[in-house]
Amino acid sequence: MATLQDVSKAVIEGEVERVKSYTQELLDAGQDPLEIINQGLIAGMDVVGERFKAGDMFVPEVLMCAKAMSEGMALVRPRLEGQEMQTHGTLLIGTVQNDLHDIGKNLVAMMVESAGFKVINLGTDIRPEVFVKAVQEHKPDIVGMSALLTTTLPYMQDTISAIKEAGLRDSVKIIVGGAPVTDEYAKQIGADGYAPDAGSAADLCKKLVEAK
Ligand code: B12
Repeated sequence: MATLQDVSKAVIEGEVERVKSYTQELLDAGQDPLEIINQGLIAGMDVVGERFKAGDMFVPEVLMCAKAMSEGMALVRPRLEGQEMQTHGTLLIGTVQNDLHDIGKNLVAMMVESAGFKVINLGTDIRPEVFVKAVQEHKPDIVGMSALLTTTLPYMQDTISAIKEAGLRDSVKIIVGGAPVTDEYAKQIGADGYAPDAGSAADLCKKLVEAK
């Protein structure tokens, strides 16, 4: 009989088929779906986040783990039957205007989602006014911006200004990241936080909502 630890271990190893079969076995045996999510799937991704942050795991492996976790989630979700899944909050994330890079941003989205947040992923080439509209519509706790080009970095500042002008700055925390972004740059443009990788981004989101 599979255990919750088996599910976490299979997530950490990026074993999609094993995650699916253990999850199904536990569901069939009547295990609480929320326990499978929190003590199996999310617990596994927490370890993945730590290892990625420490440089002990690399992007392709993390993507497999995230896929394994999502496939497990897909099996559990229909069994939640109105049980409210507790989320830490909502992250709205996008790559800034004129920038099409999304591998890192999607990794951040997956990691933050795995940490128990609702994530709204706007995609790439997101203009400041589109961020503003999305904040008005979704009322997120955190807005995340990604940029990979030195030429698109200034759009982070423009987006923060647009959020301020719309009177929404006090309602959200703003985090930034991407290869050319630094902690110093984040402070300079008035963001609330910066993280160098997806695992740290998940920790940062938790820290920011706890402080809210
Ligand atoms: C893949 C890639 C592409 C792909 C993008 C595909 C895709 N779907 O993303 C394609 C081929 C489309 C592309 C196009 C271009 N690219 Co390109 N690309 C890259 C490359 C090789 C890898 C980027 C990547 O995915 N890294 C892996 C991810 C996991 O890392 P990451 O993005 O840094 O994300 C991590 C952290 O930064 C952080 N993070 C990321 N976002 C966020 C957000 C938040 C909120 C937080 C907290 C953290 C966070 O967490 C992530 C996970 O750990 C880099 C070179 C490199 N080695 O970095 C060049 C690179 C970024 N590209 C570059 C350039 C110049 C271009 C082009 C202009 C090329 C051209 N002449 O056409 C175009 C621009 C297109 C556009 N308008 O955006 C340059 C940028 C130089 C600069 N300093 O401006 C680079 C550095 C290559 C180089 N050495 O010259 N590119």
